[in-house]
Amino acid sequence: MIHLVRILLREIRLPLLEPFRTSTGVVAERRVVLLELTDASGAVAWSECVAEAVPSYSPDTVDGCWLAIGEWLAPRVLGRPFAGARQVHAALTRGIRGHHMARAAVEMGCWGIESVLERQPLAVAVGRGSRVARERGAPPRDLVPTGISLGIQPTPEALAQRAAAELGAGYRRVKMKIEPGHDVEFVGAVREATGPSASLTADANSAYSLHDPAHLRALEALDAFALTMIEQPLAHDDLVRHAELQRRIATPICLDESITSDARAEDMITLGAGRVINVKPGRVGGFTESLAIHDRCVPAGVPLWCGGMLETGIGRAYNVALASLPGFTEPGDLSPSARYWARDVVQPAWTMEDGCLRVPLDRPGIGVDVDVDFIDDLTVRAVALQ
Ligand code: OSB
Ligand code: MG
Repeated sequence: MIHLVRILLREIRLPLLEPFRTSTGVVAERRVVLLELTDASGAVAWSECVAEAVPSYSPDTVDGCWLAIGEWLAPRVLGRPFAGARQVHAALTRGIRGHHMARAAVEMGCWGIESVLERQPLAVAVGRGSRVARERGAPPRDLVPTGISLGIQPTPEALAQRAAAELGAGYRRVKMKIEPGHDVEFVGAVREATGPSASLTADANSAYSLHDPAHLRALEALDAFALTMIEQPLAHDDLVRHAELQRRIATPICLDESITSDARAEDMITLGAGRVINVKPGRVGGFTESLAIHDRCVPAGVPLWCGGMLETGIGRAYNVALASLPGFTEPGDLSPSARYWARDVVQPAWTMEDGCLRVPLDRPGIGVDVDVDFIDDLTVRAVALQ
């Protein structure tokens, strides 16, 4: 039974160690909304809202989520008992369109609370929520393979050098951001520097259009480099043209921005608009929806991996738990804390072991301690909802 009595909402600011450049812009500092949820039993769990400051990747934003959580979402869960975290999804969805990242922050926090109440690691609670994992008797994996997502670099040589260094450091896969003009030459240089067996992917964040012949030529030319997949080449809401593109290129298309729900995952499979899905629980509205996608894609033979939103160590704990499910077979954008921050907001910081993050299966809840004193220092605003 979950019965929330308070949600403390905060915004913190945390500078990235290096600015992250994609086809949609540059992020140098993360504004992050954090939630501290308290249950009537006294149990506490932290969760993270992954929305960014500007609506360039998703329509959700830090300020929009702040409003949505305070005005519409928190009032639906506070002071009201739920049989379990799974029941929270319906309460947050009925009569509310969009606001996936705000919903996800509240909903995932309820999974965090449930795992504390049941004295189970979050990964175990999530695994129990998956029909596929239950039927297979599959326990959570204890190590999740990690890949690095590299922002657009000034030159092909700089990118190639960086990619080779990261593979040397143990990463299981390198993803590079691309955009028209920073694509064929850049990917070619990376393949040349890293050899034929390196697992390489490219993420366009919707920068290409089939209406531009030069764009189509570039996408077709990328086939020469044997990428494991190409992520979201076309518009965020365009499954039809992704299906057309997938018929023209050999490289598997992975959808990110387009998959905002289990229904869109079903559409992708029906249309042949992609062959792989990057699941970000924030983008789809939380764990219940992520589990529905998982339980659809495993029987359909669609590989999954967990995407990232430059999370702090709190959001990473939830991503690591999700990535421990059996359908998450590809390395995720789950880098260790030191790839992003001089100091993370959790202890211990997330570290990489042999190209993997270890799933904290030895303790209940999210598996890391939240550094509340440090978070207090970083807080720029806070409000207690009750
Ligand atoms: O498209 O996957 C993306 C970060 C912010 C917004 C969109 C994306 C990303 C990443 C970051 O690629 C991956 C990470 O968190 O390491
Ligand atoms: Mg992406």
